[in-house]
Amino acid sequence: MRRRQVLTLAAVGAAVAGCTPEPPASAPAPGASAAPGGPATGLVFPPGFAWGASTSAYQIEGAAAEDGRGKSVWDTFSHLPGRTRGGDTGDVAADHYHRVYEDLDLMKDLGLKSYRFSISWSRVLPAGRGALNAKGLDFYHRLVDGLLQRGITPMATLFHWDTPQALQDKGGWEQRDCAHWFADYAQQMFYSLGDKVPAWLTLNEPKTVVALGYTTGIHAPGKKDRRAAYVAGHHLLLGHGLAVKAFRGTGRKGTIGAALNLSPVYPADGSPGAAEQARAVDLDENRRWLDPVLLGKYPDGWLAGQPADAPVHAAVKDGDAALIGERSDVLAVQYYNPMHVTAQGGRVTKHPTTQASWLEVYPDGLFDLLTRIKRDYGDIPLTITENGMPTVNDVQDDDRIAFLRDHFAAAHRAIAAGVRLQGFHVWSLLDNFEWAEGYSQRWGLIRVDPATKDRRRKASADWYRNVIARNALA
Ligand code: GCO
Repeated sequence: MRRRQVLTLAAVGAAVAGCTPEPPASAPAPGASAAPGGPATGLVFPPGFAWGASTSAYQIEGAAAEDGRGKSVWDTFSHLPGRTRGGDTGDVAADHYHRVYEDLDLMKDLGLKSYRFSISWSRVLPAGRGALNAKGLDFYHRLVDGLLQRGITPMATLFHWDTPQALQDKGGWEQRDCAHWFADYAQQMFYSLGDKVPAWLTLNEPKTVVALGYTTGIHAPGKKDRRAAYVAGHHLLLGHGLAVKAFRGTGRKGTIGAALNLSPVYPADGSPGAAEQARAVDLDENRRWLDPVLLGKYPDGWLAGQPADAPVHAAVKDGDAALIGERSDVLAVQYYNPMHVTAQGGRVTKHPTTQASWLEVYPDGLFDLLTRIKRDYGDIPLTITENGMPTVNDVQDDDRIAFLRDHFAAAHRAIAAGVRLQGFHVWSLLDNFEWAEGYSQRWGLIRVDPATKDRRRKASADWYRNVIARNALA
């Protein structure tokens, strides 16, 4: 099943029962635990492994109209009737803007080594470009300083889907200019925060923006136009390349790369037809993003495979591919689900799913994905910037613990197989605004009370703290 393809169809509170897959042979028995700081036995990770957690600005910050923040496409979209479950919006979200110090202390208590957050473009540049909003920027200074004081490495994403509405009004990512507006904003952030943020990510999941923001329209900006979607996709990639180039231009130290959601694609059966369809789906799901970013070219046949009159042909100018392929330091991998493709090009689900019905639980898929990237794209350092699951269980989220354990074990096997995996960021630190699903899906290690916004550590947070302290799975 394609990621979030069925978002709007998924039943609220769908059963999670049976979502725990068979643990791989090397995984520990359920319930195994160890005292923090005890000797590292079991699956030991490399020294300095960056255990982390991820969030994004619109999903947690709230304070949507405070301190001069401008609107983003998600403010507009979530306020349109019927676009999010229950009419939920990110107006308050997890109220992180006001509770930043409490959240920093929770991160410290978890023992996080790395925290991946995103900068709200319209908080720092209310009109998307022009003068910086000092109060908005101050928030990120407070956050980054607080992380550094607690020994946590900040990893900042520049674009997690919240295009400033003022730029959307000028055509947004369908305009080539948007790639340049993005790079200008990125450059301002490198100059403003780059002396203390060592790890930068350009785009989060451009594939999802194309698929859900521009093709099915179930995410902001709510377009249903595949032709426009592919143009926007190209401009997003161009924005990535221009931002990487701008980063080099500032002379800042540190690393930069894109965060791509990737899915290993398998034939659903042994037929030649299924194998052929799986290759086609892999081209669209994975290679269409990996090749430009890491090899500086669209995959052979991908552009040619678009209809002759598709506007993406005109959007791709000479020299763009090389710009997009501007050398990245790292690839940030987001893994949730595999895909199984039939000879007819359909999808079948072969493993248990979660409350998010698109999230088919298959930890071995992470191993296959990581080793495939190394095999096909070389030895670029990798970090996992998203993996996790929603559950209807409240603080006793044993299903999440089993899920994370199995995925950590798969990551460990990939490292043992020679993959340069440097970190693993769990999605998510906090329960938050899950886009079109509103607050109906709870992905956090930390519970956020829907009414009071009070925080409470879930069982998974306590379990994760042990893993981090031991740098090992028991
Ligand atoms: C994404 C985003 C996150 C989601 C998470 C769970 O990948 O969609 O980066 O914002 O909330 O993936 O769906």
